[in-house]
Amino acid sequence: MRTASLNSTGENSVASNGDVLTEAQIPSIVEGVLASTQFVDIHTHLFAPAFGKIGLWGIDELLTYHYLEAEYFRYSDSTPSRYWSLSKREQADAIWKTLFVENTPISEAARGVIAVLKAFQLPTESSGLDEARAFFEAQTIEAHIHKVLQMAGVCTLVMTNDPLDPEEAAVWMKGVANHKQFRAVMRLDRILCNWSAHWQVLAGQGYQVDEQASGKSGAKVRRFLADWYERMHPVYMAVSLPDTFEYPQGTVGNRLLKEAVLPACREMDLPLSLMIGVRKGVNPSLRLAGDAVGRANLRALENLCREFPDNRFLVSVLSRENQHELCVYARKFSNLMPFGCWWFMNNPSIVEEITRERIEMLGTSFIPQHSDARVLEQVIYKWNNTRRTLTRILADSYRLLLEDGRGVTRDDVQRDVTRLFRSNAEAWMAPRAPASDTPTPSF
Ligand code: FIX
Ligand code: ZN
Repeated sequence: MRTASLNSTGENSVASNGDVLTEAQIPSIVEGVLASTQFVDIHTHLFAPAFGKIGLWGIDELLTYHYLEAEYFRYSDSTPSRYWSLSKREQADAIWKTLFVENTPISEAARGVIAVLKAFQLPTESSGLDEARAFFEAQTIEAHIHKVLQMAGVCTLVMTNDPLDPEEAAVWMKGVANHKQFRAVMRLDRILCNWSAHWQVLAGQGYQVDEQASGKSGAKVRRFLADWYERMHPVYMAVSLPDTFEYPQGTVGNRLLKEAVLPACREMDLPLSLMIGVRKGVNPSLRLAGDAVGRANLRALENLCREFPDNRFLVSVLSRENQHELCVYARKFSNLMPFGCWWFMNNPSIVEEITRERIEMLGTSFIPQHSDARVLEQVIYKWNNTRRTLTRILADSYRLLLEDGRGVTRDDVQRDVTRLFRSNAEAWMAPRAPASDTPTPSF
Protein backbone atom coordinates (compact mmCIF):
# COMPACT_ATOMS: atom_id res chain seq x y z
CA MET A 1 0.00 0.00 0.00
CA ARG A 2 1.25 3.53 -0.74
CA THR A 3 2.17 5.27 2.56
CA ALA A 4 2.46 8.99 3.29
CA SER A 5 5.93 10.61 3.34
CA LEU A 6 6.85 11.81 6.83
CA ASN A 7 10.23 13.42 7.69
CA SER A 8 12.60 11.94 10.21
CA THR A 9 10.62 13.39 13.13
CA GLY A 10 7.34 11.95 11.74
CA GLU A 11 5.97 15.38 10.79
CA ASN A 12 4.30 16.16 7.44
CA SER A 13 7.25 17.22 5.21
CA VAL A 14 6.75 19.12 1.95
CA ALA A 15 5.64 16.42 -0.50
CA SER A 16 7.53 16.05 -3.76
CA ASN A 17 5.34 15.22 -6.74
CA GLY A 18 5.70 11.45 -6.39
CA ASP A 19 5.28 11.24 -2.65
CA VAL A 20 2.05 9.88 -1.23
CA LEU A 21 0.31 12.73 0.60
CA THR A 22 -0.63 12.60 4.27
CA GLU A 23 -4.24 13.38 5.14
CA ALA A 24 -3.05 16.75 6.47
CA GLN A 25 -1.18 17.60 3.25
CA ILE A 26 -4.07 16.88 0.89
CA PRO A 27 -6.17 20.12 1.18
CA SER A 28 -3.25 22.53 0.59
CA ILE A 29 -1.85 20.45 -2.26
CA VAL A 30 -5.28 20.30 -3.93
CA GLU A 31 -5.75 24.04 -3.45
CA GLY A 32 -2.29 24.70 -4.92
CA VAL A 33 -2.85 22.50 -7.95
CA LEU A 34 -6.27 24.06 -8.67
CA ALA A 35 -4.75 27.54 -8.33
CA SER A 36 -1.81 26.84 -10.65
CA THR A 37 -3.70 24.96 -13.39
CA GLN A 38 -4.97 27.06 -16.31
CA PHE A 39 -8.59 26.15 -17.11
CA VAL A 40 -10.52 25.91 -20.37
CA ASP A 41 -13.83 27.82 -20.02
CA ILE A 42 -16.08 25.75 -22.32
CA HIS A 43 -19.11 28.10 -22.40
CA THR A 44 -19.21 31.89 -22.11
CA HIS A 45 -20.99 34.83 -23.74
CA LEU A 46 -17.71 36.75 -24.01
CA PHE A 47 -16.23 37.99 -27.28
CA ALA A 48 -12.73 38.46 -28.67
CA PRO A 49 -11.65 42.13 -29.10
CA ALA A 50 -12.46 41.90 -32.85
CA PHE A 51 -16.16 42.04 -31.90
CA GLY A 52 -15.77 45.48 -30.32
CA LYS A 53 -18.77 46.68 -28.28
CA ILE A 54 -20.56 43.31 -28.57
CA GLY A 55 -18.13 42.17 -25.85
CA LEU A 56 -19.19 43.46 -22.43
CA TRP A 57 -16.79 44.56 -19.66
CA GLY A 58 -16.42 47.14 -16.89
CA ILE A 59 -18.40 48.15 -13.80
CA ASP A 60 -21.65 49.28 -15.48
CA GLU A 61 -21.94 45.96 -17.35
CA LEU A 62 -21.04 44.00 -14.18
CA LEU A 63 -23.83 45.70 -12.22
CA THR A 64 -26.50 45.42 -14.96
CA TYR A 65 -25.89 41.65 -15.28
CA HIS A 66 -29.35 40.01 -15.60
CA TYR A 67 -28.73 37.94 -12.45
CA LEU A 68 -28.50 41.26 -10.51
CA GLU A 69 -31.41 42.82 -12.38
CA ALA A 70 -33.61 39.92 -11.23
CA GLU A 71 -32.51 40.58 -7.63
CA TYR A 72 -32.91 44.36 -8.03
CA PHE A 73 -36.60 44.00 -8.93
CA ARG A 74 -37.10 42.03 -5.69
CA TYR A 75 -35.79 44.88 -3.54
CA SER A 76 -36.72 47.96 -5.54
CA ASP A 77 -40.13 49.63 -5.90
CA SER A 78 -39.07 50.66 -9.39
CA THR A 79 -40.92 49.03 -12.28
CA PRO A 80 -39.19 47.22 -15.16
CA SER A 81 -40.43 49.86 -17.63
CA ARG A 82 -39.01 52.63 -15.42
CA TYR A 83 -35.71 50.73 -15.13
CA TRP A 84 -35.41 50.14 -18.90
CA SER A 85 -36.00 53.86 -19.52
CA LEU A 86 -32.78 54.63 -17.64
CA SER A 87 -29.33 54.84 -19.28
CA LYS A 88 -26.90 51.96 -18.64
CA ARG A 89 -25.01 54.17 -16.17
CA GLU A 90 -28.23 55.14 -14.33
CA GLN A 91 -29.27 51.46 -14.22
CA ALA A 92 -25.88 50.55 -12.71
CA ASP A 93 -26.21 53.37 -10.16
CA ALA A 94 -29.69 52.14 -9.19
CA ILE A 95 -28.51 48.55 -8.73
CA TRP A 96 -25.41 49.59 -6.78
CA LYS A 97 -27.53 51.77 -4.46
CA THR A 98 -30.24 49.13 -3.89
CA LEU A 99 -28.19 45.91 -3.66
CA PHE A 100 -24.79 47.15 -2.42
CA VAL A 101 -25.48 50.31 -0.34
CA GLU A 102 -29.01 49.92 1.07
CA ASN A 103 -28.64 46.14 1.49
CA THR A 104 -25.87 43.60 2.17
CA PRO A 105 -24.56 42.11 -1.11
CA ILE A 106 -24.59 38.48 0.13
CA SER A 107 -26.16 36.79 -2.92
CA GLU A 108 -23.77 34.81 -5.16
CA ALA A 109 -24.04 37.37 -7.98
CA ALA A 110 -23.66 40.39 -5.69
CA ARG A 111 -20.67 38.85 -3.89
CA GLY A 112 -19.20 38.37 -7.35
CA VAL A 113 -19.08 42.12 -8.02
CA ILE A 114 -17.45 42.69 -4.64
CA ALA A 115 -14.83 40.03 -5.45
CA VAL A 116 -14.03 41.73 -8.77
CA LEU A 117 -13.68 45.17 -7.14
CA LYS A 118 -11.38 43.65 -4.48
CA ALA A 119 -9.32 41.87 -7.17
CA PHE A 120 -8.57 45.31 -8.67
CA GLN A 121 -8.07 46.91 -5.24
CA LEU A 122 -11.13 49.11 -5.81
CA PRO A 123 -13.38 50.23 -2.93
CA THR A 124 -16.16 47.76 -2.14
CA GLU A 125 -18.15 49.94 0.25
CA SER A 126 -18.31 53.33 -1.44
CA SER A 127 -21.66 55.01 -1.98
CA GLY A 128 -20.81 55.80 -5.62
CA LEU A 129 -18.98 54.25 -8.58
CA ASP A 130 -16.71 57.11 -9.72
CA GLU A 131 -13.43 55.43 -8.73
CA ALA A 132 -14.45 52.10 -10.28
CA ARG A 133 -15.61 53.80 -13.49
CA ALA A 134 -12.37 55.79 -13.76
CA PHE A 135 -10.37 52.58 -13.33
CA PHE A 136 -12.19 50.60 -16.01
CA GLU A 137 -12.29 53.54 -18.43
CA ALA A 138 -8.49 53.67 -18.19
CA GLN A 139 -8.07 50.07 -19.40
CA THR A 140 -7.24 49.08 -22.98
CA ILE A 141 -9.22 45.98 -23.93
CA GLU A 142 -6.48 43.65 -25.23
CA ALA A 143 -4.25 44.21 -22.16
CA HIS A 144 -7.27 44.07 -19.86
CA ILE A 145 -8.41 40.74 -21.32
CA HIS A 146 -4.92 39.32 -20.83
CA LYS A 147 -4.84 40.54 -17.22
CA VAL A 148 -8.33 39.30 -16.37
CA LEU A 149 -7.72 35.82 -17.82
CA GLN A 150 -4.48 35.61 -15.89
CA MET A 151 -6.32 36.57 -12.67
CA ALA A 152 -9.04 33.98 -13.42
CA GLY A 153 -6.51 31.23 -14.25
CA VAL A 154 -8.17 30.65 -17.63
CA CYS A 155 -6.15 29.88 -20.79
CA THR A 156 -8.99 29.47 -23.30
CA LEU A 157 -12.47 30.99 -23.51
CA VAL A 158 -15.18 29.52 -25.67
CA MET A 159 -17.58 32.14 -27.05
CA THR A 160 -21.24 31.79 -28.04
CA ASN A 161 -21.62 32.90 -31.65
CA ASP A 162 -24.94 33.22 -33.42
CA PRO A 163 -24.65 33.25 -37.24
CA LEU A 164 -28.15 34.78 -37.37
CA ASP A 165 -27.38 37.67 -35.01
CA PRO A 166 -27.20 40.60 -37.48
CA GLU A 167 -24.63 42.62 -35.49
CA GLU A 168 -22.33 39.67 -34.88
CA ALA A 169 -22.77 38.18 -38.37
CA ALA A 170 -21.60 41.47 -39.89
CA VAL A 171 -18.29 41.11 -38.03
CA TRP A 172 -17.80 37.50 -39.17
CA MET A 173 -18.62 38.44 -42.77
CA LYS A 174 -15.75 40.94 -42.69
CA GLY A 175 -13.46 38.13 -41.48
CA VAL A 176 -12.28 37.62 -37.88
CA ALA A 177 -8.60 36.97 -37.21
CA ASN A 178 -7.88 34.02 -34.95
CA HIS A 179 -7.35 35.04 -31.32
CA LYS A 180 -5.11 32.74 -29.30
CA GLN A 181 -7.45 32.71 -26.29
CA PHE A 182 -10.94 32.78 -27.85
CA ARG A 183 -12.70 29.88 -29.59
CA ALA A 184 -15.94 30.07 -31.50
CA VAL A 185 -19.10 28.04 -31.14
CA MET A 186 -21.99 27.97 -33.64
CA ARG A 187 -25.13 28.66 -31.62
CA LEU A 188 -28.25 27.41 -33.38
CA ASP A 189 -31.21 28.41 -31.17
CA ARG A 190 -32.81 30.55 -33.92
CA ILE A 191 -32.62 27.67 -36.43
CA LEU A 192 -33.62 24.78 -34.15
CA CYS A 193 -36.03 26.54 -31.76
CA ASN A 194 -37.47 29.44 -33.77
CA TRP A 195 -37.24 28.53 -37.45
CA SER A 196 -40.54 30.18 -38.39
CA ALA A 197 -39.16 33.56 -37.31
CA HIS A 198 -35.72 33.17 -38.94
CA TRP A 199 -35.86 30.98 -42.08
CA GLN A 200 -36.17 34.07 -44.29
CA VAL A 201 -32.69 35.24 -43.25
CA LEU A 202 -31.24 32.07 -44.83
CA ALA A 203 -33.55 32.43 -47.85
CA GLY A 204 -32.36 36.03 -48.13
CA GLN A 205 -28.78 34.77 -48.28
CA GLY A 206 -29.66 32.45 -51.17
CA TYR A 207 -30.28 29.19 -49.33
CA GLN A 208 -33.43 27.60 -50.84
CA VAL A 209 -35.31 26.88 -47.65
CA ASP A 210 -38.97 27.36 -46.73
CA GLU A 211 -41.04 27.89 -43.60
CA GLN A 212 -41.86 24.19 -43.25
CA ALA A 213 -38.19 23.28 -43.81
CA SER A 214 -39.51 20.91 -46.44
CA GLY A 215 -37.89 19.41 -49.51
CA LYS A 216 -34.21 20.26 -49.77
CA SER A 217 -34.30 22.65 -46.82
CA GLY A 218 -32.33 20.20 -44.69
CA ALA A 219 -29.56 19.96 -47.27
CA LYS A 220 -29.52 23.75 -47.69
CA VAL A 221 -29.23 24.27 -43.95
CA ARG A 222 -26.29 21.82 -44.01
CA ARG A 223 -24.74 24.06 -46.70
CA PHE A 224 -25.34 27.09 -44.48
CA LEU A 225 -23.64 25.33 -41.54
CA ALA A 226 -20.69 24.32 -43.74
CA ASP A 227 -20.26 27.92 -44.92
CA TRP A 228 -20.29 29.20 -41.35
CA TYR A 229 -17.88 26.44 -40.31
CA GLU A 230 -15.38 27.95 -42.74
CA ARG A 231 -15.92 31.42 -41.23
CA MET A 232 -15.88 30.50 -37.54
CA HIS A 233 -13.95 27.22 -37.24
CA PRO A 234 -16.16 26.46 -34.26
CA VAL A 235 -15.09 23.91 -31.65
CA TYR A 236 -18.70 22.68 -31.30
CA MET A 237 -22.26 23.55 -32.27
CA ALA A 238 -24.76 24.41 -29.56
CA VAL A 239 -28.43 24.95 -28.78
CA SER A 240 -30.37 25.68 -25.61
CA LEU A 241 -33.62 23.72 -25.46
CA PRO A 242 -36.80 24.25 -23.44
CA ASP A 243 -37.90 21.97 -20.61
CA THR A 244 -40.61 20.73 -23.00
CA PHE A 245 -38.06 19.45 -25.55
CA GLU A 246 -38.89 15.99 -26.85
CA TYR A 247 -37.14 13.73 -29.36
CA PRO A 248 -38.34 12.09 -31.56
CA GLN A 249 -41.25 14.41 -32.20
CA GLY A 250 -42.52 15.70 -35.54
CA THR A 251 -41.33 19.27 -35.25
CA VAL A 252 -39.45 21.41 -37.79
CA GLY A 253 -36.68 21.79 -35.21
CA ASN A 254 -36.25 18.04 -34.80
CA ARG A 255 -36.30 17.54 -38.56
CA LEU A 256 -33.50 20.09 -38.99
CA LEU A 257 -31.64 18.49 -36.08
CA LYS A 258 -31.81 15.09 -37.77
CA GLU A 259 -31.39 16.16 -41.42
CA ALA A 260 -28.92 19.03 -41.06
CA VAL A 261 -27.27 19.67 -37.70
CA LEU A 262 -26.36 16.14 -36.58
CA PRO A 263 -25.05 15.10 -40.03
CA ALA A 264 -23.05 18.36 -40.24
CA CYS A 265 -21.58 17.71 -36.79
CA ARG A 266 -20.53 14.21 -37.87
CA GLU A 267 -19.05 15.56 -41.11
CA MET A 268 -17.11 18.31 -39.31
CA ASP A 269 -16.39 16.00 -36.36
CA LEU A 270 -17.86 18.48 -33.90
CA PRO A 271 -19.82 17.76 -30.74
CA LEU A 272 -23.32 19.20 -30.41
CA SER A 273 -23.93 20.96 -27.08
CA LEU A 274 -27.44 20.59 -25.71
CA MET A 275 -28.36 22.93 -22.84
CA ILE A 276 -31.75 21.64 -21.72
CA GLY A 277 -34.41 23.01 -19.38
CA VAL A 278 -34.91 26.75 -19.92
CA ARG A 279 -38.35 28.36 -19.83
CA LYS A 280 -37.79 31.47 -21.91
CA GLY A 281 -39.50 34.73 -21.02
CA VAL A 282 -41.79 33.61 -18.19
CA ASN A 283 -41.75 37.28 -17.18
CA PRO A 284 -40.94 39.11 -20.43
CA SER A 285 -40.87 42.53 -18.69
CA LEU A 286 -37.56 41.49 -17.10
CA ARG A 287 -36.01 40.73 -20.53
CA LEU A 288 -32.94 38.43 -20.09
CA ALA A 289 -33.73 38.25 -16.38
CA GLY A 290 -37.18 36.90 -17.23
CA ASP A 291 -36.15 33.32 -18.11
CA ALA A 292 -36.86 30.44 -15.71
CA VAL A 293 -36.25 26.70 -15.35
CA GLY A 294 -38.36 23.59 -15.80
CA ARG A 295 -37.69 19.93 -15.23
CA ALA A 296 -37.14 18.30 -18.64
CA ASN A 297 -37.96 14.77 -19.73
CA LEU A 298 -34.45 13.48 -20.47
CA ARG A 299 -35.80 10.56 -22.50
CA ALA A 300 -35.14 12.88 -25.45
CA LEU A 301 -31.45 12.83 -24.59
CA GLU A 302 -31.49 9.04 -24.14
CA ASN A 303 -33.07 8.65 -27.58
CA LEU A 304 -30.55 11.00 -29.25
CA CYS A 305 -27.49 9.31 -27.68
CA ARG A 306 -28.78 5.87 -28.71
CA GLU A 307 -30.02 6.80 -32.20
CA PHE A 308 -26.86 8.81 -33.10
CA PRO A 309 -23.90 6.89 -31.63
CA ASP A 310 -21.49 8.69 -34.00
CA ASN A 311 -22.51 12.07 -32.67
CA ARG A 312 -21.02 13.48 -29.48
CA PHE A 313 -23.27 15.38 -27.10
CA LEU A 314 -21.92 17.98 -24.65
CA VAL A 315 -24.81 18.34 -22.22
CA SER A 316 -25.77 20.68 -19.40
CA VAL A 317 -29.20 20.63 -17.74
CA LEU A 318 -30.79 23.56 -15.95
CA SER A 319 -33.07 21.79 -13.49
CA ARG A 320 -31.73 20.43 -10.21
CA GLU A 321 -34.08 17.47 -10.61
CA ASN A 322 -32.43 16.47 -13.90
CA GLN A 323 -28.84 16.37 -12.59
CA HIS A 324 -28.88 12.79 -11.27
CA GLU A 325 -30.50 11.44 -14.47
CA LEU A 326 -27.82 13.16 -16.53
CA CYS A 327 -25.14 11.44 -14.45
CA VAL A 328 -26.79 8.06 -15.00
CA TYR A 329 -27.14 8.63 -18.75
CA ALA A 330 -23.44 9.53 -18.91
CA ARG A 331 -22.72 6.08 -17.45
CA LYS A 332 -24.75 4.54 -20.28
CA PHE A 333 -23.51 6.59 -23.25
CA SER A 334 -19.82 7.41 -23.87
CA ASN A 335 -20.93 9.86 -26.57
CA LEU A 336 -22.39 12.00 -23.77
CA MET A 337 -20.22 14.44 -21.80
CA PRO A 338 -21.89 16.27 -18.91
CA PHE A 339 -20.56 19.77 -18.42
CA GLY A 340 -21.02 22.64 -16.03
CA CYS A 341 -23.48 23.71 -13.40
CA TRP A 342 -25.56 25.90 -15.69
CA TRP A 343 -27.14 29.28 -14.72
CA PHE A 344 -29.53 28.72 -11.76
CA MET A 345 -27.33 25.72 -10.83
CA ASN A 346 -24.24 27.91 -10.60
CA ASN A 347 -24.51 28.55 -6.85
CA PRO A 348 -21.77 27.11 -4.58
CA SER A 349 -24.18 24.99 -2.49
CA ILE A 350 -25.68 23.39 -5.62
CA VAL A 351 -22.33 23.15 -7.44
CA GLU A 352 -21.10 21.19 -4.41
CA GLU A 353 -24.06 18.78 -4.54
CA ILE A 354 -23.84 18.22 -8.30
CA THR A 355 -20.05 17.85 -8.39
CA ARG A 356 -19.88 15.38 -5.48
CA GLU A 357 -22.53 13.26 -7.20
CA ARG A 358 -20.67 13.40 -10.52
CA ILE A 359 -17.33 12.38 -8.94
CA GLU A 360 -19.02 9.50 -7.11
CA MET A 361 -20.69 8.31 -10.36
CA LEU A 362 -18.26 9.39 -13.12
CA GLY A 363 -14.86 9.74 -11.45
CA THR A 364 -13.06 12.46 -13.42
CA SER A 365 -14.77 11.74 -16.77
CA PHE A 366 -16.86 14.95 -16.86
CA ILE A 367 -16.38 18.73 -17.18
CA PRO A 368 -17.29 20.23 -13.77
CA GLN A 369 -17.92 23.84 -14.67
CA HIS A 370 -18.13 26.65 -17.19
CA SER A 371 -18.46 30.31 -16.26
CA ASP A 372 -21.31 31.38 -18.60
CA ALA A 373 -19.74 34.83 -18.13
CA ARG A 374 -21.54 37.60 -20.00
CA VAL A 375 -19.18 40.32 -18.72
CA LEU A 376 -15.41 39.81 -18.98
CA GLU A 377 -14.42 40.34 -15.33
CA GLN A 378 -17.02 37.80 -14.15
CA VAL A 379 -14.55 35.00 -14.95
CA ILE A 380 -12.50 36.20 -11.96
CA TYR A 381 -15.14 35.43 -9.29
CA LYS A 382 -16.89 32.57 -11.08
CA TRP A 383 -13.66 30.57 -11.36
CA ASN A 384 -12.55 31.63 -7.88
CA ASN A 385 -15.84 30.20 -6.53
CA THR A 386 -15.29 27.00 -8.49
CA ARG A 387 -11.71 26.56 -7.21
CA ARG A 388 -12.91 27.16 -3.63
CA THR A 389 -15.70 24.57 -3.92
CA LEU A 390 -13.59 21.99 -5.77
CA THR A 391 -10.78 22.21 -3.20
CA ARG A 392 -13.17 20.89 -0.53
CA ILE A 393 -14.72 18.25 -2.77
CA LEU A 394 -11.50 16.84 -4.22
CA ALA A 395 -9.74 16.89 -0.82
CA ASP A 396 -12.64 14.91 0.67
CA SER A 397 -12.52 12.42 -2.22
CA TYR A 398 -8.78 11.84 -1.77
CA ARG A 399 -9.14 11.57 2.03
CA LEU A 400 -11.78 8.87 1.53
CA LEU A 401 -9.51 7.08 -0.99
CA LEU A 402 -6.66 7.18 1.54
CA GLU A 403 -9.00 5.84 4.25
CA ASP A 404 -10.09 3.06 1.89
CA GLY A 405 -6.49 2.02 1.35
CA ARG A 406 -4.82 4.01 -1.41
CA GLY A 407 -2.89 7.23 -1.07
CA VAL A 408 -2.52 9.91 -3.75
CA THR A 409 0.50 11.92 -4.88
CA ARG A 410 0.70 15.49 -6.11
CA ASP A 411 1.11 14.05 -9.63
CA ASP A 412 -2.21 12.20 -9.23
CA VAL A 413 -3.93 15.41 -8.13
CA GLN A 414 -2.42 17.32 -11.07
CA ARG A 415 -3.51 14.62 -13.53
CA ASP A 416 -7.10 14.70 -12.21
CA VAL A 417 -7.38 18.50 -12.13
CA THR A 418 -5.92 18.78 -15.64
CA ARG A 419 -8.41 16.21 -16.88
CA LEU A 420 -11.42 17.84 -15.20
CA PHE A 421 -10.67 21.43 -16.18
CA ARG A 422 -8.69 21.08 -19.36
CA SER A 423 -8.08 17.83 -21.21
CA ASN A 424 -11.68 16.53 -21.12
CA ALA A 425 -12.76 19.78 -22.81
CA GLU A 426 -9.78 19.85 -25.18
CA ALA A 427 -10.38 16.23 -26.21
CA TRP A 428 -14.03 16.95 -26.90
CA MET A 429 -13.46 20.23 -28.69
CA ALA A 430 -10.66 19.17 -30.99
CA PRO A 431 -11.46 17.09 -34.10
CA ARG A 432 -10.72 13.45 -33.13
CA ALA A 433 -8.75 12.16 -36.09
CA PRO A 434 -8.18 15.35 -37.98
CA ALA A 435 -8.40 14.75 -41.72
CA SER A 436 -5.34 16.26 -43.43
CA ASP A 437 -7.24 19.41 -44.54
CA THR A 438 -9.08 20.09 -41.26
CA PRO A 439 -7.35 22.99 -39.47
CA THR A 440 -6.70 21.80 -35.89
CA PRO A 441 -7.45 24.60 -33.41
CA SER A 442 -4.41 24.90 -31.08
CA PHE A 443 -5.13 25.39 -27.39
O1 FIX B 1 -28.58 29.86 -23.07
C1 FIX B 1 -27.55 30.22 -22.49
O2 FIX B 1 -26.41 30.10 -22.97
C2 FIX B 1 -27.71 30.81 -21.12
O3 FIX B 1 -26.52 30.63 -20.43
C3 FIX B 1 -28.02 32.27 -21.22
O4 FIX B 1 -29.05 32.46 -22.10
C4 FIX B 1 -28.41 32.90 -19.88
O5 FIX B 1 -29.01 34.15 -20.15
C5 FIX B 1 -27.25 33.13 -18.98
O6 FIX B 1 -26.57 34.12 -19.07
C6 FIX B 1 -26.96 32.14 -17.98
O7 FIX B 1 -26.03 32.27 -17.20
ZN1 ZN C 1 -24.89 30.62 -21.63
